[in-house]
Amino acid sequence: MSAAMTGTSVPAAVACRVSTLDTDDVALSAQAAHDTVQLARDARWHLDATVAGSSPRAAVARDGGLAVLLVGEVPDTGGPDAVLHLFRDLGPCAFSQLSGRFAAVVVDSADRSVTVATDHAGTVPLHVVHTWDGHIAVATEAKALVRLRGRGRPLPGTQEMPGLGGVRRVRAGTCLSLAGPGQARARRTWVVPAHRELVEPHLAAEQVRAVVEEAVAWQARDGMTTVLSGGIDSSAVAATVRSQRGSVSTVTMGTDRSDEFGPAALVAEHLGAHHTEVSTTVASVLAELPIVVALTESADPSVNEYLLPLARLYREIPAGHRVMTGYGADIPLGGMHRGRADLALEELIVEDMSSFDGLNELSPNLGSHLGLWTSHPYWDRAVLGRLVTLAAGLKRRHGRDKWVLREAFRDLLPEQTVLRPKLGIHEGSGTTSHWSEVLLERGVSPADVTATKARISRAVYDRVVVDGEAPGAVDLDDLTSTVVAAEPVRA
Ligand code: IOT
Ligand code: MG
Repeated sequence: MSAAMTGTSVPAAVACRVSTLDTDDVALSAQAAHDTVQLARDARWHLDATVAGSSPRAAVARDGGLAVLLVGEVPDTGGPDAVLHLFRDLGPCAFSQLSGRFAAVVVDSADRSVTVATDHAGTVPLHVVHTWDGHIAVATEAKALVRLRGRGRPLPGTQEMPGLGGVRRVRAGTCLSLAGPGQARARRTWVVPAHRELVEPHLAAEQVRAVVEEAVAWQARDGMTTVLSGGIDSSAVAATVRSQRGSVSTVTMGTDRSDEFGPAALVAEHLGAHHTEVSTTVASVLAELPIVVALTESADPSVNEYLLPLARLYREIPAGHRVMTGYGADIPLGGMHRGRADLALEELIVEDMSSFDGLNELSPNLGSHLGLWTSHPYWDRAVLGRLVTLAAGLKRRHGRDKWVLREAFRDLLPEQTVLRPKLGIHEGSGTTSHWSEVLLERGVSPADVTATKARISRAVYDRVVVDGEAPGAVDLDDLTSTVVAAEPVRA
């Protein structure tokens, strides 16, 4: 039976730590046993990789002195061999040609160089420490490098992790080559396009449909679940899966405070989906905060509100499954900016596209600690490129947001779904309002709620990432009390 048929088709490596140093504090959040794989070794030099994932096989390819460790997947082969072949031909420039959802480490024993690379959007976060004496350590999770804090030198193409001096996150769309002490060269492999094209509207919709279909086709497998809100983004994904594979499994989550069961059921019925509704309490959604911050290693309070319900929902999906989301469509299409019709949509999109890097909202860690592999077709390289470069007039059109996407999928969905106004997951699950209420009940003034959420997120980050504390050890009530008590008193 093939892996796909058993449903266990998640990529072999879903987290890694690679090091020339002998340390045993691996601390990767991904589920299952850690495997140690030798990437290179001689009398003076070694690179061992510790790989975690739901498959015991690490995704490593070798050829002569070249070794590639791939965390994630690339289209067609899905494996590291394609990366190795391309790297052998093109060197680090290979990464400009590769699309996919991955972080990669390439070791060349011949010249003792290490090349690390992120995908176009950095959807699999990657961190590096290059010590002053020439040691190299790389990890998908910054917390696995905490012991090296203070020992890393500045590196091009990277950004220092807050609170973790010397531990540097590789930027999105970047390939960084490290050799001996002092030798580091960064190359950009993807940049956010700045130009816009005014395509004839129906042709634009056709093009959007075609790129989304292609992305779903390479990412979809049997044993896959689409997380469905009944909004246009996830409904278009579910409809594409259904039309390509003949069936689709969908799941929708609601809380005691709010749900989108009706709109999701409408789509599920239309598509003949195997549909599940998950009901939970909004308190259990907020309780995910320590684990969400530990997994994304980002303290952005808005992104936390989007990811809390997803993290809670992922707990209900069987390990080994792939999860496909509609996450991210709002960023290149400006879908989050409903109430800001006075501002130029184009400006808002430029702002969002210049600030996603490091938010880690697409990180696979959110699912991989449960043995899941997540994919987000709207942030596939070709889809993102097409969506970003369409003129804003194709995005907000005839008084409708995300017009071009709605138009692209209107024949596959109920009219009500095509016309449904945007409702964010943080709103549809009641997460934002519940968290706000918790703070208001503790005496936080309405004007301070957003800033207090930011301080709480940062305090959680300091404990579970910087101090390496287990997320389960964080008592969110206590932490909230401490943060609220420390707030400046207002007249
Ligand atoms: P939203 O677009 O509502 O949700 C993201 C995805 O989560 C959906 O496409 C769907 O796959 C899943 N989902 C949402 N609600 C449910 C539900 N009730 N049950 C099951 N699955 C659900 C925030 C947002 O509005 O989420 N994300 C935005 C923008 C992020 C902003 N980031 C940034 N500027 N860098 C987005 O583009 O998705
Ligand atoms: Mg959406």
